[in-house]
Amino acid sequence: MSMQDHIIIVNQFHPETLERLDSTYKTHHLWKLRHPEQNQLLESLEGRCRVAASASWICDPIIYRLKSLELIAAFGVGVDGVDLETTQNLNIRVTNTPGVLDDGVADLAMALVLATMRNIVAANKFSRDGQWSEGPFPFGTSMAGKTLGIAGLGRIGSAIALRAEPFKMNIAYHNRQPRRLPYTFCESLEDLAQISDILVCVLPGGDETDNLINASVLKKLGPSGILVNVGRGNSIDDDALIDSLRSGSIKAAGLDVYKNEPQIPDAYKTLDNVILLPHIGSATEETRRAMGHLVFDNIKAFLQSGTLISEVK
Ligand code: NAP
Ligand code: 8YV
Repeated sequence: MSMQDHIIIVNQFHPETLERLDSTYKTHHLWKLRHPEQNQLLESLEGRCRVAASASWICDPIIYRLKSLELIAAFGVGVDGVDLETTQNLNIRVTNTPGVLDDGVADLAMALVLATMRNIVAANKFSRDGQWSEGPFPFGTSMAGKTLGIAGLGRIGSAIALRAEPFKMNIAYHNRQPRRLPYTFCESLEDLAQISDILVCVLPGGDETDNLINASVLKKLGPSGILVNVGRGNSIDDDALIDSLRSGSIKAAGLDVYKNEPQIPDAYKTLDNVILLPHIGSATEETRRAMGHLVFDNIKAFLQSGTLISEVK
């Protein structure tokens, strides 16, 4: 590593990490430039810059023009923003930040499970609006004995399951492959929805998961069913979910992620039985700092010895 190592910062992600990169390397902030200047910068760095750092959920494809690029260090675990086919063809290695955000995202998933089952957001409004003096707040649903279905039981899904166990919930899941875990495996999302009281979706983004949570899955979840999504917005068929929430064919939903963030379909905002969060699963000081450390450490290891700590394979 030398002070002369050049790093391209593709976009804005975590200010503290960007400051650390700025003070350690010769950084070039691509996102601050207009298109013609971006091309000029990339041309000027050709042969001199091997590393780019980017948010994982979005990455400007202009970066692939830099022929000397060898590493994209992504901030985030879901690398749906990086074109992995292109990086593979161009021999660009990619790292992400797995593991360090599992607890933070799992905490938020449980917050959405609790908030939807006990109707916490409406109860808060009910108290503030003085409605209590007119009668009691409607009953919620107990966690104990209910089945929590997890669509995408990987690192984050496992952390959610561990949290659901002490709530005395039964745990079921659907992945493409079953895992050696003491939870009920379902061959399909329909089967999982059928046996779930609450379906928590932690699926990654990408074409393979597009609209997997569709009308047929929601119908199986049924009128007392609850859907929580902390994975990626593309996995939900929004029209089907809005219809199901509006008609009462499912009870409620809690969403942290959406197809075209930061846009949220207006129809959701007209419904009282959906909680809408602004993609805050990993948004704690501690988690974001740990993600930033992993980005930094991957870059450092690569520049010092050509090794990587968390390469996307
Ligand atoms: P992971 O360990 O790779 O887990 C993903 C799981 O999904 C795996 O168990 C995988 O099992 C399953 N899966 C993948 N494709 C599937 C498909 N087509 N059908 C059914 N199951 C499928 O990933 P993770 O670290 O838990 O992260 C999961 C996702 O959470 C990320 O990709 C990201 O999009 C999202 N995320 C959101 C936030 C937030 O702030 N809300 C924060 C971090 C991450 P199989 O391979 O056996 O199918
Ligand atoms: C984002 C995420 O990085 O890791 C992921 O895949 O979705 C999040 O942790 C975070 O939301 C930054 O905006």
